[in-house]
Amino acid sequence: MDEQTILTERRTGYHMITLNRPRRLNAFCEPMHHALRQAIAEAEGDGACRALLLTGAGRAFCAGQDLNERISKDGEVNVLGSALESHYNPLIRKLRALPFPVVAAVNGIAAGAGANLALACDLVLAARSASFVEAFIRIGLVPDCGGTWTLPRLIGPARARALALTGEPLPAEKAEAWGLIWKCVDDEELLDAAHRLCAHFAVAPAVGLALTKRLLDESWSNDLDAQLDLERECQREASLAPDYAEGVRAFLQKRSPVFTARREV
Ligand code: T3D
Repeated sequence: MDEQTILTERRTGYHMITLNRPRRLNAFCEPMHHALRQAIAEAEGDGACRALLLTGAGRAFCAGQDLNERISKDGEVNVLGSALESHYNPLIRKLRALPFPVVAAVNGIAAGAGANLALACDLVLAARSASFVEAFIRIGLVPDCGGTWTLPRLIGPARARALALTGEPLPAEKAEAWGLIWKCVDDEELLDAAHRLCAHFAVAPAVGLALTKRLLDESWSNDLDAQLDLERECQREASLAPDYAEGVRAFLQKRSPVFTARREV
């Protein structure tokens, strides 16, 4: 029987994707890339989906590329680059561009592309026992999946360099203290916390969420002047969505808002 490399679940207002190769610590193989792409496309194509939850099965989140795929029968290793072009880079670009929050629930070790996949998500929750390993240098590679972009921006150049150049594991608690991730929680609370977060986004203003993501992403390449202009444009767009009127009315009527605007698919 074919391995089910990805498990998907539709919850009210959000989708959940579980990387499912626990015996290989959810390392990426070719079929998993295809299944993940398909699952993300389904979430994006579902107008009712307002958040995506990404986690791993078993004791790891993801150990990066399955290295068994990188060695031929006669023991030769392949020249790399094409999988970045065809799989990893489109995956990271897609996750960053999704118009709703992506929540990573890092249930265990996240190594190599697995670590940087988690760090490309909008919010990262990690189990206390989890750790992040820029494992690339241990096998003579360089960080990919945007790690050389994400790490220095999140934790500064000194810490980014140390992680990338040594490949030392960073425990989840320290990752939280350094600002690499949003929150570290007790292992048994991780999934509940992640579901609560996604359920919160499921009833949040969809247009506001999408525009906020866009603003924060574009701020990296804008100067203050350009960013102020972009904020003006996005605020205008947000105010045109019915959720803004509902938010103001609910505030003035001292009740909870009911946001209904669906995002365009
Ligand atoms: O095209 C391209 O390839 C470019 C893209 C590159 C992206 C990358 O991600 S490169 C980096 C690849 N990942 C790694 O180098 C990490 C390799 N794994 C490890 O260093 C360790 O497994 C961990 C530090 C993640 C965890 O260590 P530990 O001691 O908790 O577990 P373990 O015993 O090493 O692993 C458990 C099993 O999973 C084991 O299999 P076995 O012996 O029980 O049959 C191990 O071989 C397997 N496994 C773990 N990681 C991978 C893997 N099998 C294939 N590929 C893996 N990446």
